[in-house]
Parts: sequence; structure tokens; C-alpha cells
Amino acid sequence: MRDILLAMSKLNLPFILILVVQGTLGCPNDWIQFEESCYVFLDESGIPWTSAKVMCEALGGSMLEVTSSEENDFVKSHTNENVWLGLNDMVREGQWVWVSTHEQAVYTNWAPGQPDDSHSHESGQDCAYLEGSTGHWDDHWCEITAGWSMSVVCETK
Ligand SMILES: [Ca+2]
Ligand SMILES: [Ca+2]
Repeated sequence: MRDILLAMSKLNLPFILILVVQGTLGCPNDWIQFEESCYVFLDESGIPWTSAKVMCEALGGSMLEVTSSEENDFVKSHTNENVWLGLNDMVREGQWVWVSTHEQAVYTNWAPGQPDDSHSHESGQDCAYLEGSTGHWDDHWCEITAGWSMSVVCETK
């Protein structure tokens, strides 16, 4: 017993508390835990942004919202696909807002030259996605176009 107490005293208490909290939270089957959230990587592609939003809500979550470089790395480490972010500038051009909180994005990871609203295109680009190959973000047309395959990651807080 003394040995156990001695061993415990050498461990970092906050670290133990985090383990305990994470252990009691848990995630549903097929959802992956990262920090305080659970994520599911759906086996879907070519999904319009709005459909992805509806899909995630139907599963009891919301669209992927990436608020730190650690979270961005986590997502990139689990997929090479392009995935929609729950982030758009539909209301005010250039003002990127998370869909679940209506708060402007603080952390961003835009690719060089993005978001560009696709200046050559008449309707602009108002929905953001994460490029699976680079982890960078880009804005895109919310209605997916031929030749693009967007997939869906949902998140619960
Ligand atoms: Ca835009
Ligand atoms: Ca763009």
C-alpha cells in the first residue's frame, strides 16, 4: 500500500483528474474522443454543406468546428478527405462564423490566398472545408460541384 501511495504521489494530480473525467465521459460507438469532444468520420462523399449540417444534427451532433491547431492536427490525422467545417460567411461576406455558436472564428488555418470567395465566380464561396491532404482551410461553394468530394465529420461537445 505504501508503495502505491508513493507511486501516486509521484504522478501529476491534474493529469490523473483529466484521465478520470475523460474516462467517465466516453463517446458513442464509432465516435472518436479528442479532448472534451467526440467525432464521427462518416463514410460519405460529395455531400453539399447544407446536407452535411442536417446529417450531423440527425446524429445528435453538429458539424466539425476546429478551434485549435491541436484539433486541426487531430482531424487531419484521421482522414485524407476534404471535410466540411461548420463555418460560413453567408450572413456577411468575409465574416466567418461557426454555425453552432454564431461566434466569429478566432483560430483559423486558411491556405495561402484563401478565403478568396472565388473572385472569378459570380456566386462567391461562403462555406469552408478542411483539405485532408494539407490540413489547410479553403472556402468553397456551399452546393458541391462535380469533381469535388467533400466528406462529413460530426462533433459533439
Ligand atoms: Ca464568401
Ligand atoms: Ca476558395
